[in-house]
Amino acid sequence: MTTAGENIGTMARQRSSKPKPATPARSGERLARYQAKRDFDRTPEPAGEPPLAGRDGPLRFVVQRHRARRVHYDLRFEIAGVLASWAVPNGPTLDPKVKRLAVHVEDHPIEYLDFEGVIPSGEYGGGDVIVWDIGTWEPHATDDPAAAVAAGELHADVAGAKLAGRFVLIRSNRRGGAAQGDDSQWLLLHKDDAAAVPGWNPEDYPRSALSGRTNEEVKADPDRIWRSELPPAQASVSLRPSAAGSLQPGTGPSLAELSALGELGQNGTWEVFGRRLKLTNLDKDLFPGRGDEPPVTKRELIAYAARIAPVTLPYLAGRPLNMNRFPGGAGTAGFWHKQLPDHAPDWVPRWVNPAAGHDKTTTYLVVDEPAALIWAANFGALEWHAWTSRASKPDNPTYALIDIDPGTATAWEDVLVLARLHRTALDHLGVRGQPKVTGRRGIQIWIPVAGGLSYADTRHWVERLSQAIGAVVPELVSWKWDVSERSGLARLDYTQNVSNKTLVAPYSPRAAPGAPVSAPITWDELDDPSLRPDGFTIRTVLDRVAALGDLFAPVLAGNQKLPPIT
Ligand SMILES: [Mn+2]
Repeated sequence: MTTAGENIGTMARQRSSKPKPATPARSGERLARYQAKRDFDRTPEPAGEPPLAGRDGPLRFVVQRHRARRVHYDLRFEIAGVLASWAVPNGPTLDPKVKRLAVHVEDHPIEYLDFEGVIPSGEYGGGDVIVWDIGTWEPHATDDPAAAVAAGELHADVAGAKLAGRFVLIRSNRRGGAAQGDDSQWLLLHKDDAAAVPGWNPEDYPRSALSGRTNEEVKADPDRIWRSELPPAQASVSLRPSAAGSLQPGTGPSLAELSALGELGQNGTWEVFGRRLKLTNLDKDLFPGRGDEPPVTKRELIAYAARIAPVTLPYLAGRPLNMNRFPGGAGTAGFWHKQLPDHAPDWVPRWVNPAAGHDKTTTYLVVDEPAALIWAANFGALEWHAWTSRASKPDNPTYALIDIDPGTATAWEDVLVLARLHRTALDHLGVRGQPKVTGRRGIQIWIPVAGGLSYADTRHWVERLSQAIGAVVPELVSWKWDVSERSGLARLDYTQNVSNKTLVAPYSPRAAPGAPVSAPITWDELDDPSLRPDGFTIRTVLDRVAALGDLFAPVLAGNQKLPPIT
């Protein structure tokens, strides 16, 4: 039910031994265990928003029905700016004769209060969540509910859509601060008051108080996913492309910050996203212009990295990043740079690969915060290639990747034919995937997969799919891997589904004139005669994202099993 169980006893003891007044200022401290899952110390901006500190109005509560390893109900009360939380395996009941086990779990950020959607498999709490009940509450017999929790007994008068009346939470083992043992075990009961209903069973009311949907319906078509590795203010990611879905005000650099970047000289220090970044050679031309357009300077690349970072962070966070560096600009030969250099500032997030052999890359950049992407751009990384797996599970890809790699004799129209065949095949299989243009000449399709698959699993699945499609248009596809033997034909490159092989990340620039971008597209755009594989650039794609939202977001919802291909 919770992976935090091992820490619960410690935290509760600390609370009971040192009760403090409930002040919103402590909210950051109280979230420590939740945040420890992604090390927020290195991410300044979420702490910058003390959640609803000093907020007026009644306190809120929520009960989320959460299907993770096991179904349970998460009962959460807003206390001192965070959500004090208990997992109730059998759910709350209005029946005053029933006592329910409630496991005290870590505080959750206030932003989680109305979250309904999917937590990707393989992440903490992976599964689906509905807002089963939501409303307001008042502590009874105390004006310091945090102290009441610390002391092991909380009386709460709730007013929700389903729940009402007085609930009592009481710690089973109230031996106090010095006691040993598991004090995460609490009991939940309802007073025999006017709201009490004998025989009341929460499972008789399975629909969301917000959307009217069941867990199963939300899982089948989620609106949002929760990315616990992102700052709380960004963690609830919409899967519905919309103008309001991305580039939300407040998540990117401010106009003042962008104009400060514009006013720096050739070298300077830029303060953005809570970091001080030393930037160099800002007026250097990094990409030749296209046609009549002026070249793209490093300053322009840095500004793009800052503005796109909140959009692309969900695809980079938690993953080692292989940098394709072109310090001399896109017109020069680039090279792969994987090892995070010693001169990288201490705050730059990183991952030490425990499986690295000697002479191999040991320490990788992990773009867990927007400033890290700016650091990489300043380091000359024109192309961003995040791993298909997360650093936490490097052998388990989260996507199956289809790479339609055109040969020298492959026309763009042929690439489109192959992409449309994949669209048909995936539709037939009932598999979700999202296409994007590469920013060069090709198209890729990314398919989110459930946790636990190996690279061999995804590689074999994509190989079968590719061979079935290649058999339809044998005149377009070569199965020779050596470019010289391909007669200029396209390749359906399933071999990219291997550890430490990467495809370019969504929204990454490409080292080519005009700074084209690997831009997500809709499936319908495959039929748009104006679509070009390198048609979107760092000068145009931000307007597209502002208008259409992040079209790639559906790949962020995992939980997808790959059906057998026969
Ligand atoms: Mn839960």
